[in-house]
Amino acid sequence: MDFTLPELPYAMDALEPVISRRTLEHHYGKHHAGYLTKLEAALANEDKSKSLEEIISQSYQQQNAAVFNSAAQVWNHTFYWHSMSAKPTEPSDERLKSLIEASFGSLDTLKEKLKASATGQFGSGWAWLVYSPGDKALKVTSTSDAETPLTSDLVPLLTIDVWEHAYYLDYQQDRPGYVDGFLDKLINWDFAAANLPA
Ligand code: MN3
Repeated sequence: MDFTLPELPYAMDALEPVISRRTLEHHYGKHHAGYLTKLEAALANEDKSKSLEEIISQSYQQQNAAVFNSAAQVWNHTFYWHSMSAKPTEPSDERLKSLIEASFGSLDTLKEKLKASATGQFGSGWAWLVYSPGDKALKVTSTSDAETPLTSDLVPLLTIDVWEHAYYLDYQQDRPGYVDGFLDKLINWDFAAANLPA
């Protein structure tokens, strides 16, 4: 894999006022970059030609927490940056729209479930909108710490980082305030639609 920090898909101040430049500079420049540095160190003596997804799945199976935590956090963060857009969209993809309708009844109900999942996740973690191939439906789920739906059969469509470092500088303990801003002003539905499996 390439150990270069993937570029952000927007400028550092593009998500203001929901997420400040200060938060983004810290979150991307320190936290995301830090996981990448740790991963490279943890893989010092291993084959570095594997993809990030292969590293995640292998370290998960081998219960190698040092590698898994860093690798999954690198992947989760890149996925999170793309889950947001400086120019927020509405769901326009017909398949995504009908899946939302069939799975939740409405977009508002989906957002309520995402909010409940994001605010209900105890401690650090992630809230996810996923596609479940088994029942061909969308689901909302959360994971703890570095855990990621990539280790299951669920297909991630978008994610909300609910580690305190994602919102503490802007919202302090008000995680629901951060989640409301994310849900109302930042979601990149085009990205979610593009992640739907064929
Ligand atoms: Mn984070």
